[in-house]
Amino acid sequence: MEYTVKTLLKEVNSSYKHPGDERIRAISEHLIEQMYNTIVKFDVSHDEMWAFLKWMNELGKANQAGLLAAGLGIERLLDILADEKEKQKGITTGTARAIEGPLYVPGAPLEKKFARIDDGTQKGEVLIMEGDVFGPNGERIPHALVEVWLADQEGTYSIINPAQTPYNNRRKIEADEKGHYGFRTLVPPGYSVPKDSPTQKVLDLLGREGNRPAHIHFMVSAPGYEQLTTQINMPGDKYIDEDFAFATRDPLIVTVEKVNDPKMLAQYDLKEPYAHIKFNFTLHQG
Ligand code: MBD
Ligand code: FE
Repeated sequence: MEYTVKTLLKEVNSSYKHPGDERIRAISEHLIEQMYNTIVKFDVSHDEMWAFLKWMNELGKANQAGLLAAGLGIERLLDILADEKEKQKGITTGTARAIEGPLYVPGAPLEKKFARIDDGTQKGEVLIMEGDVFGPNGERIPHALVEVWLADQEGTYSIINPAQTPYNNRRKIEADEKGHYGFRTLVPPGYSVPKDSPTQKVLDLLGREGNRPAHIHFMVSAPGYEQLTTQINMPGDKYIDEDFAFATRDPLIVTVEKVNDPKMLAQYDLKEPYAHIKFNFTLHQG
């Protein structure tokens, strides 16, 4: 048994006819070995293997490979490793990174300085978020690009959910000459993995839940600086310490201020109190 598995592994991991890609080969060889070991260790049956393969195809058809990766902590792992590399280079300042998640799409409309980014079709608590973009030496970064994306009041994202208007709650905001950016939307709820989905199926089998606390995603960039991918978390969410994607980070839990000063309301043409978040981003040198 031991001998035949080893022989098969050797054969598979040396069945090369063309140069291929060295790194992919090395990773693939390692993965195949670990898969074989797992199958042997758990005496996996033919039926179990076919159930798994069918589920993999469902996962792909549902476009949920990225969702599963987040749920298995793989995106968080890459962030931990990136943090570690920075620490070794002596970089310990700057805004904490957080996972991109599977729901980013490129191509969001570009706006200058301040934009309303929800499409106005839903009711909810208005949120004004603003702040400044800085470099590592405290310098303001004029015209830094702040790309933002977040869920609507139902907890879904535009494009991914084609029922929403395209690019609802997705924008590139070019900061002004002082690095100031701002936007208006609605305070987002959390996110839950879709019921009856392949990802939820595996979470059920693990006895896990698929909830993310309320959050807003950002990619912040400027020439000469390293792009920052991060999120902010709304404080007090009941899932803040039970994020399905393991991505809550203390420095990214913001303070939300309730504004009901009539002068401030008038400035945004609002009649109801709104939520306000001030959050600055600090980038590393590129
Ligand atoms: C999300 O909104 C998200 O940010 C992640 C990481 C996974 C699923 C939904
Ligand atoms: Fe998200």
